[in-house]
Amino acid sequence: MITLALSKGRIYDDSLPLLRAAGVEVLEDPESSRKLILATSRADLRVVLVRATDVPTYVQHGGADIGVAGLDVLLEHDSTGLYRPLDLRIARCRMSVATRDDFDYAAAVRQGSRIRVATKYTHTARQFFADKGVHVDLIKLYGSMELAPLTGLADAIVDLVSTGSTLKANHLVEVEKIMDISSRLVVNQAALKLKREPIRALIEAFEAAVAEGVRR
Ligand code: PRT
Ligand code: MG
Repeated sequence: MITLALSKGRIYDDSLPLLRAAGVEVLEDPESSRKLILATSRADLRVVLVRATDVPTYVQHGGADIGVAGLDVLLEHDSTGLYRPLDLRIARCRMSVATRDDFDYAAAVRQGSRIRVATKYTHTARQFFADKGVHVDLIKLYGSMELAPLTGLADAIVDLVSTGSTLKANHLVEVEKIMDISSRLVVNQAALKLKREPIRALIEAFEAAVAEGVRR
C-alpha cells in the first residue's frame, strides 16, 4: 500500500488533475464526507488528508510515503529523511514583503532602521533579510498576518500573495517579492527504497503530467 498525504483546499484541488492524468481517481469527495482516509481507483494507493503544515511531518515519519507540500511549508521544515524529486507547479503564488501603504519601506531599508516584521515564515524571512543586510525583529504569528501592520504590532509582514486582493482589502501594499512558490512532491526516503517500483512509477506519472502542462 502507498499512502499519499494531501491537504484539503487548493493543494487537494490542484492535485486531482495530476492524479487523474496518472490514472488515479479519488473515490470520495473530502468536502462531502468527513473521512480522513480516501480510497482511490488503485487498490494499492490511498490518500490521507492532513493540515498543509503537517504534510512534511507525515512523510518524514512514515505516516505517509509521499505527499504534496508548498515550498513555503518545506522551507520552514527540517528536511531530514525527505526526498524532493519534483516541482508540481500547482498552488502557485509568491512570498512577499508587504507594509501599510503609508509606510516608507525603501527609506527604512536605506536608513538601516530596525523593521518589525510579523510572519508565519520566520526561517525564510530571517534568511532573506540577513542576505540583504536589513535589521529586523521577527514576530512569529500563526495566521491573519495582514492584521499586524494595521494594529501597530509590526511595520511589515512576510506572507503569500496570489491575486493581491487580501492585501488590497487591508490597505497593504506589496513592497518586495521574496520568491515564487509552488507545491512540491515529497517522498519518504526509506519508502523510496522499500517500495521502489510503485513509487518510482508514480513519480514518473506525475512528471509526465507536469510536463504535459496538466492543470485544473
Ligand atoms: O488554511 P489552513 O490554516 O488549514 O492551512 P494553510 O493556509 O497552510 O493551507 P492552504 O490550503 O490555505 O494553503 C496550502 C498551500 O497553498 C500553501 O502552503 C501555499 O504553498 C499555497 N498557496 C497558494 C497559498 C496561496 N496560494 C494563498 N494565496 N496559501 C495561502 N494563500 C493565502 C495567503 O496567505 C493570504 O492570506 O491567501 C491570501 C492571499 O491571497 P490573495 O489571492 O488575496 O493574494
Ligand atoms: Mg489557508
